[in-house]
Amino acid sequence: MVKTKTTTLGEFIIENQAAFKYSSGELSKLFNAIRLAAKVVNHEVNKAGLVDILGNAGETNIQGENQQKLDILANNIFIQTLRNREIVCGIASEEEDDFIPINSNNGENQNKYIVLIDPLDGSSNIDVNVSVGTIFSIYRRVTPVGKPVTLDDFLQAGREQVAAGYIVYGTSTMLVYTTGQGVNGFTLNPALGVFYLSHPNMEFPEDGKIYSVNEGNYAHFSYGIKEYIKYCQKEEGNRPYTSRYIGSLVSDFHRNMIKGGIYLYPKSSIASNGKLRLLYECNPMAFIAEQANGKASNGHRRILDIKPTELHERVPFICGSIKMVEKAEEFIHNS
Ligand code: AHM
Ligand code: MG
Repeated sequence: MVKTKTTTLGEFIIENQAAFKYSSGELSKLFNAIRLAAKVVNHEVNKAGLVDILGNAGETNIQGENQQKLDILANNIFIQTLRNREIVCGIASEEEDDFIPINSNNGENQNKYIVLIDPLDGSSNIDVNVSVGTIFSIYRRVTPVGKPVTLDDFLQAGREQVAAGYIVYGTSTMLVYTTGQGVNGFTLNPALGVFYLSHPNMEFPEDGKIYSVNEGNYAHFSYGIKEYIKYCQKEEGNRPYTSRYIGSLVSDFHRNMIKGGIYLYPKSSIASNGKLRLLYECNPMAFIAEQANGKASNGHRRILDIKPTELHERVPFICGSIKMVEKAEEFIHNS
Protein backbone atom coordinates (compact mmCIF):
# COMPACT_ATOMS: atom_id res chain seq x y z
CA MET A 1 0.00 0.00 0.00
CA VAL A 2 1.32 3.42 -0.96
CA LYS A 3 1.52 5.70 2.03
CA THR A 4 0.47 9.22 1.15
CA LYS A 5 1.84 12.25 2.94
CA THR A 6 -0.41 13.51 5.70
CA THR A 7 -0.69 17.25 6.17
CA THR A 8 -2.15 18.92 9.21
CA LEU A 9 -4.03 22.20 9.02
CA GLY A 10 -1.24 23.87 11.00
CA GLU A 11 1.37 22.68 8.47
CA PHE A 12 -0.84 23.67 5.54
CA ILE A 13 -1.30 27.20 6.88
CA ILE A 14 2.46 27.66 7.22
CA GLU A 15 3.28 26.03 3.87
CA ASN A 16 0.80 28.23 2.04
CA GLN A 17 1.50 31.46 3.86
CA ALA A 18 4.00 32.66 1.25
CA ALA A 19 1.50 32.14 -1.59
CA PHE A 20 -0.91 34.60 -0.02
CA LYS A 21 -0.52 37.98 -1.67
CA TYR A 22 -0.54 40.03 1.55
CA SER A 23 1.65 37.53 3.37
CA SER A 24 2.87 38.84 6.71
CA GLY A 25 2.02 35.99 9.05
CA GLU A 26 -0.89 37.94 10.48
CA LEU A 27 -3.47 35.97 8.53
CA SER A 28 -1.83 32.68 9.55
CA LYS A 29 -2.13 33.68 13.19
CA LEU A 30 -5.76 34.52 12.59
CA PHE A 31 -6.41 31.09 11.06
CA ASN A 32 -4.72 29.46 14.01
CA ALA A 33 -7.10 31.28 16.35
CA ILE A 34 -10.10 30.15 14.29
CA ARG A 35 -8.76 26.59 14.29
CA LEU A 36 -8.49 26.70 18.09
CA ALA A 37 -11.98 28.18 18.58
CA ALA A 38 -13.41 25.57 16.19
CA LYS A 39 -12.00 22.78 18.34
CA VAL A 40 -13.46 24.29 21.49
CA VAL A 41 -16.89 24.76 19.88
CA ASN A 42 -16.70 21.24 18.47
CA HIS A 43 -16.14 19.96 22.00
CA GLU A 44 -19.18 21.87 23.24
CA VAL A 45 -21.39 20.75 20.34
CA ASN A 46 -20.40 17.12 20.86
CA LYS A 47 -21.33 17.12 24.49
CA ALA A 48 -24.58 19.02 23.92
CA GLY A 49 -26.64 15.87 24.37
CA LEU A 50 -24.88 14.95 27.59
CA VAL A 51 -25.24 18.06 29.65
CA ASP A 52 -28.07 20.37 30.40
CA ILE A 53 -27.14 22.80 27.69
CA LEU A 54 -29.99 22.46 25.24
CA GLY A 55 -32.91 24.81 24.76
CA ASN A 56 -33.36 28.51 24.42
CA ALA A 57 -31.32 30.82 26.54
CA GLY A 58 -34.36 33.05 26.77
CA GLU A 59 -32.80 35.89 24.81
CA THR A 60 -33.48 37.08 21.31
CA ASN A 61 -30.96 38.33 18.77
CA ILE A 62 -31.35 41.45 16.63
CA GLN A 63 -33.53 39.58 14.15
CA GLY A 64 -35.99 38.75 16.93
CA GLU A 65 -35.17 35.05 16.82
CA ASN A 66 -34.64 32.84 19.82
CA GLN A 67 -31.01 32.13 20.57
CA GLN A 68 -30.03 28.69 21.71
CA LYS A 69 -27.55 28.33 24.54
CA LEU A 70 -24.97 26.87 22.24
CA ASP A 71 -25.28 29.88 19.92
CA ILE A 72 -24.25 32.12 22.75
CA LEU A 73 -21.48 29.81 23.85
CA ALA A 74 -20.06 29.52 20.32
CA ASN A 75 -20.33 33.30 19.89
CA ASN A 76 -18.42 33.89 23.12
CA ILE A 77 -15.77 31.30 22.29
CA PHE A 78 -14.98 32.79 18.88
CA ILE A 79 -15.04 36.39 20.08
CA GLN A 80 -12.92 35.69 23.15
CA THR A 81 -10.38 33.64 21.22
CA LEU A 82 -9.94 36.37 18.60
CA ARG A 83 -9.93 39.12 21.21
CA ASN A 84 -7.44 37.42 23.53
CA ARG A 85 -4.94 36.83 20.77
CA GLU A 86 -5.13 40.44 19.60
CA ILE A 87 -5.01 39.51 15.94
CA VAL A 88 -7.99 41.40 14.54
CA CYS A 89 -9.13 44.99 14.83
CA GLY A 90 -12.85 44.28 14.76
CA ILE A 91 -15.45 41.51 14.81
CA ALA A 92 -19.08 41.41 13.67
CA SER A 93 -21.28 38.48 14.58
CA GLU A 94 -24.75 37.39 13.57
CA GLU A 95 -25.46 37.16 17.30
CA GLU A 96 -24.37 40.71 18.14
CA ASP A 97 -26.41 43.84 17.46
CA ASP A 98 -23.35 45.91 16.50
CA PHE A 99 -19.74 45.32 15.47
CA ILE A 100 -17.09 45.00 18.18
CA PRO A 101 -13.94 47.13 17.93
CA ILE A 102 -10.91 45.33 19.39
CA ASN A 103 -8.45 47.45 21.34
CA SER A 104 -5.12 45.99 22.30
CA ASN A 105 -3.70 46.27 25.81
CA ASN A 106 -1.32 49.06 24.89
CA GLY A 107 -4.20 51.02 23.37
CA GLU A 108 -3.08 50.95 19.72
CA ASN A 109 -4.32 48.13 17.56
CA GLN A 110 -2.04 47.63 14.55
CA ASN A 111 -3.99 44.71 13.08
CA LYS A 112 -5.35 44.88 9.55
CA TYR A 113 -8.06 42.26 9.53
CA ILE A 114 -11.69 42.19 10.54
CA VAL A 115 -13.73 39.01 10.98
CA LEU A 116 -17.44 38.46 10.40
CA ILE A 117 -18.91 35.33 11.84
CA ASP A 118 -22.05 33.25 12.16
CA PRO A 119 -20.89 31.29 15.21
CA LEU A 120 -23.48 28.51 15.06
CA ASP A 121 -25.57 28.34 11.93
CA GLY A 122 -28.59 26.06 11.69
CA SER A 123 -29.02 26.14 15.45
CA SER A 124 -32.62 24.88 15.29
CA ASN A 125 -30.94 21.53 14.54
CA ILE A 126 -29.07 21.33 17.83
CA ASP A 127 -31.89 19.86 19.88
CA VAL A 128 -32.31 16.99 17.41
CA ASN A 129 -28.67 16.04 16.99
CA VAL A 130 -28.38 17.19 13.38
CA SER A 131 -25.29 18.90 11.95
CA VAL A 132 -24.69 22.59 12.56
CA GLY A 133 -21.85 24.83 11.42
CA THR A 134 -19.78 27.96 11.88
CA ILE A 135 -19.23 30.39 9.00
CA PHE A 136 -16.47 33.00 8.92
CA SER A 137 -15.37 35.75 6.59
CA ILE A 138 -12.18 37.86 6.68
CA TYR A 139 -11.52 41.29 5.14
CA ARG A 140 -8.74 43.85 5.31
CA ARG A 141 -9.94 47.02 6.98
CA VAL A 142 -10.50 50.04 4.72
CA THR A 143 -9.94 52.67 7.41
CA PRO A 144 -6.39 53.52 8.55
CA VAL A 145 -4.52 51.02 10.73
CA GLY A 146 -4.19 52.20 14.32
CA LYS A 147 -7.58 53.98 14.36
CA PRO A 148 -10.81 52.47 15.72
CA VAL A 149 -12.72 50.44 13.11
CA THR A 150 -15.91 51.91 11.66
CA LEU A 151 -19.00 50.49 9.96
CA ASP A 152 -17.30 51.07 6.58
CA ASP A 153 -14.79 48.35 7.41
CA PHE A 154 -17.63 45.84 7.69
CA LEU A 155 -19.83 46.98 4.80
CA GLN A 156 -17.49 45.87 2.02
CA ALA A 157 -18.70 43.94 -1.02
CA GLY A 158 -18.07 40.19 -0.74
CA ARG A 159 -15.54 40.25 -3.58
CA GLU A 160 -13.17 42.08 -1.20
CA GLN A 161 -12.92 39.06 1.11
CA VAL A 162 -9.40 37.81 1.65
CA ALA A 163 -10.54 34.51 3.14
CA ALA A 164 -13.69 32.67 4.12
CA GLY A 165 -14.56 29.30 5.49
CA TYR A 166 -16.88 27.12 7.47
CA ILE A 167 -16.74 24.40 10.04
CA VAL A 168 -19.31 21.63 9.80
CA TYR A 169 -19.94 19.77 13.05
CA GLY A 170 -21.21 16.60 11.42
CA THR A 171 -20.51 12.89 11.58
CA SER A 172 -16.96 14.17 11.31
CA THR A 173 -16.00 17.73 12.04
CA MET A 174 -14.49 19.49 9.05
CA LEU A 175 -12.98 22.89 8.47
CA VAL A 176 -13.18 24.08 4.87
CA TYR A 177 -11.65 27.37 3.75
CA THR A 178 -10.31 29.47 0.93
CA THR A 179 -7.87 32.36 0.68
CA GLY A 180 -8.75 32.89 -2.97
CA GLN A 181 -6.61 30.04 -4.27
CA GLY A 182 -9.06 27.17 -4.33
CA VAL A 183 -10.83 25.41 -1.50
CA ASN A 184 -9.38 22.85 0.88
CA GLY A 185 -11.10 20.73 3.51
CA PHE A 186 -9.61 19.39 6.75
CA THR A 187 -11.11 16.67 8.94
CA LEU A 188 -10.67 16.69 12.70
CA ASN A 189 -9.18 13.63 14.35
CA PRO A 190 -11.04 13.97 17.66
CA ALA A 191 -8.65 11.69 19.53
CA LEU A 192 -5.67 13.92 18.73
CA GLY A 193 -7.45 17.24 18.32
CA VAL A 194 -5.73 17.70 14.95
CA PHE A 195 -7.26 18.71 11.61
CA TYR A 196 -5.83 16.76 8.66
CA LEU A 197 -6.05 17.74 5.01
CA SER A 198 -8.67 15.28 3.76
CA HIS A 199 -10.29 17.12 0.82
CA PRO A 200 -7.68 19.01 -1.23
CA ASN A 201 -8.90 21.27 -4.06
CA MET A 202 -12.62 20.83 -3.49
CA GLU A 203 -14.83 21.61 -6.49
CA PHE A 204 -18.55 21.62 -7.22
CA PRO A 205 -19.37 19.27 -10.08
CA GLU A 206 -20.44 21.46 -13.00
CA ASP A 207 -23.93 19.98 -12.84
CA GLY A 208 -25.84 17.96 -10.27
CA LYS A 209 -29.13 16.37 -9.32
CA ILE A 210 -29.75 17.59 -5.79
CA TYR A 211 -31.92 20.61 -5.04
CA SER A 212 -32.12 21.99 -1.51
CA VAL A 213 -34.95 24.36 -0.70
CA ASN A 214 -37.58 24.64 2.02
CA GLU A 215 -40.54 23.49 -0.07
CA GLY A 216 -42.81 24.32 2.86
CA ASN A 217 -42.55 27.89 1.59
CA TYR A 218 -43.59 26.92 -1.96
CA ALA A 219 -46.94 28.75 -1.90
CA HIS A 220 -45.11 31.99 -1.08
CA PHE A 221 -42.40 31.73 -3.75
CA SER A 222 -42.35 33.81 -6.94
CA TYR A 223 -43.60 32.31 -10.21
CA GLY A 224 -40.04 31.79 -11.50
CA ILE A 225 -38.91 29.83 -8.43
CA LYS A 226 -42.10 27.74 -8.49
CA GLU A 227 -41.47 26.92 -12.15
CA TYR A 228 -37.84 26.02 -11.41
CA ILE A 229 -38.94 23.66 -8.62
CA LYS A 230 -41.46 22.06 -11.00
CA TYR A 231 -38.65 21.68 -13.53
CA CYS A 232 -36.57 19.85 -10.90
CA GLN A 233 -39.49 17.52 -10.22
CA LYS A 234 -40.33 16.70 -13.86
CA GLU A 235 -39.51 13.33 -15.27
CA GLU A 236 -37.55 14.15 -18.42
CA GLY A 237 -34.08 13.20 -19.56
CA ASN A 238 -31.79 13.19 -16.55
CA ARG A 239 -34.51 14.30 -14.15
CA PRO A 240 -36.23 14.07 -11.69
CA TYR A 241 -33.69 15.50 -9.36
CA THR A 242 -33.63 14.47 -5.75
CA SER A 243 -34.56 16.84 -2.94
CA ARG A 244 -32.33 17.10 0.15
CA TYR A 245 -32.84 19.83 2.73
CA ILE A 246 -31.22 19.68 6.14
CA GLY A 247 -32.12 23.23 7.19
CA SER A 248 -28.49 23.84 8.03
CA LEU A 249 -26.85 25.89 5.27
CA VAL A 250 -23.34 24.67 5.99
CA SER A 251 -24.38 21.02 5.77
CA ASP A 252 -26.54 21.48 2.67
CA PHE A 253 -23.77 23.45 0.95
CA HIS A 254 -21.10 20.92 1.95
CA ARG A 255 -23.09 18.00 0.55
CA ASN A 256 -23.91 19.85 -2.65
CA MET A 257 -20.26 20.80 -3.19
CA ILE A 258 -19.22 17.17 -2.91
CA LYS A 259 -22.11 15.61 -4.85
CA GLY A 260 -23.33 18.39 -7.14
CA GLY A 261 -26.43 20.37 -6.31
CA ILE A 262 -28.13 23.69 -5.72
CA TYR A 263 -29.22 25.44 -2.53
CA LEU A 264 -31.99 28.04 -2.70
CA TYR A 265 -33.33 30.43 -0.08
CA PRO A 266 -35.29 32.75 -2.38
CA LYS A 267 -37.40 35.76 -1.56
CA SER A 268 -41.07 35.05 -0.95
CA SER A 269 -44.31 36.85 -0.19
CA ILE A 270 -43.56 36.37 3.53
CA ALA A 271 -39.84 37.24 3.41
CA SER A 272 -39.07 39.89 0.81
CA ASN A 273 -35.30 39.29 0.97
CA GLY A 274 -35.32 35.65 1.97
CA LYS A 275 -33.82 34.72 5.32
CA LEU A 276 -30.06 34.49 5.02
CA ARG A 277 -27.71 37.30 5.97
CA LEU A 278 -25.46 38.74 3.29
CA LEU A 279 -22.47 39.40 5.55
CA TYR A 280 -22.40 36.35 7.80
CA GLU A 281 -23.77 33.61 5.55
CA CYS A 282 -24.11 34.45 1.86
CA ASN A 283 -20.83 36.29 1.16
CA PRO A 284 -18.52 33.70 2.72
CA MET A 285 -20.41 30.79 1.13
CA ALA A 286 -20.45 32.62 -2.22
CA PHE A 287 -16.67 33.16 -2.06
CA ILE A 288 -16.10 29.49 -1.28
CA ALA A 289 -18.54 28.47 -4.03
CA GLU A 290 -16.79 30.57 -6.69
CA GLN A 291 -13.39 29.31 -5.58
CA ALA A 292 -14.77 25.77 -5.98
CA ASN A 293 -16.03 26.42 -9.52
CA GLY A 294 -19.58 26.96 -8.33
CA LYS A 295 -21.81 30.02 -8.55
CA ALA A 296 -23.78 32.18 -6.11
CA SER A 297 -26.45 34.67 -7.06
CA ASN A 298 -29.47 36.48 -5.68
CA GLY A 299 -31.35 35.39 -8.78
CA HIS A 300 -30.29 38.45 -10.77
CA ARG A 301 -26.72 39.27 -9.88
CA ARG A 302 -23.56 37.91 -8.35
CA ILE A 303 -23.73 37.84 -4.54
CA LEU A 304 -20.12 39.03 -4.23
CA ASP A 305 -20.90 42.25 -6.14
CA ILE A 306 -23.66 43.43 -3.79
CA LYS A 307 -22.62 46.46 -1.74
CA PRO A 308 -24.01 45.94 1.79
CA THR A 309 -25.86 48.82 3.40
CA GLU A 310 -26.34 47.36 6.87
CA LEU A 311 -24.72 44.73 9.06
CA HIS A 312 -27.66 42.36 9.31
CA GLU A 313 -29.16 42.69 5.85
CA ARG A 314 -30.72 39.67 4.21
CA VAL A 315 -30.54 38.62 0.61
CA PRO A 316 -32.11 35.91 -1.57
CA PHE A 317 -29.49 33.19 -2.04
CA ILE A 318 -29.07 30.67 -4.84
CA CYS A 319 -25.80 28.77 -4.77
CA GLY A 320 -24.21 25.61 -6.06
CA SER A 321 -23.21 23.81 -9.25
CA ILE A 322 -22.81 26.38 -12.00
CA LYS A 323 -25.23 24.86 -14.51
CA MET A 324 -27.95 24.43 -11.92
CA VAL A 325 -27.66 28.02 -10.68
CA GLU A 326 -27.73 29.29 -14.27
CA LYS A 327 -30.85 27.24 -14.97
CA ALA A 328 -32.60 28.65 -11.88
CA GLU A 329 -31.63 32.19 -12.96
CA GLU A 330 -33.07 31.47 -16.42
CA PHE A 331 -36.45 30.60 -14.88
CA ILE A 332 -36.35 33.78 -12.76
CA HIS A 333 -35.48 35.98 -15.74
CA ASN A 334 -38.15 34.45 -17.95
CA SER A 335 -40.92 34.78 -15.39
P1 AHM B 1 -29.83 30.61 11.55
O1 AHM B 1 -28.60 31.43 11.28
O2 AHM B 1 -30.80 31.31 12.45
O3 AHM B 1 -29.50 29.23 12.02
O4 AHM B 1 -30.63 30.51 10.17
C1 AHM B 1 -29.98 30.08 9.02
C2 AHM B 1 -30.46 28.73 8.64
C3 AHM B 1 -29.68 28.07 7.52
O5 AHM B 1 -28.61 27.32 8.01
C4 AHM B 1 -30.72 27.19 6.93
O6 AHM B 1 -30.42 26.82 5.61
C5 AHM B 1 -31.97 28.00 7.03
O7 AHM B 1 -31.77 28.86 8.13
C6 AHM B 1 -33.19 27.18 7.29
O8 AHM B 1 -34.29 28.02 7.37
P2 AHM B 1 -35.77 27.44 7.25
O9 AHM B 1 -36.02 26.68 8.49
O10 AHM B 1 -36.65 28.65 7.12
O11 AHM B 1 -35.84 26.58 6.02
MG1 MG C 1 -27.00 31.61 10.51
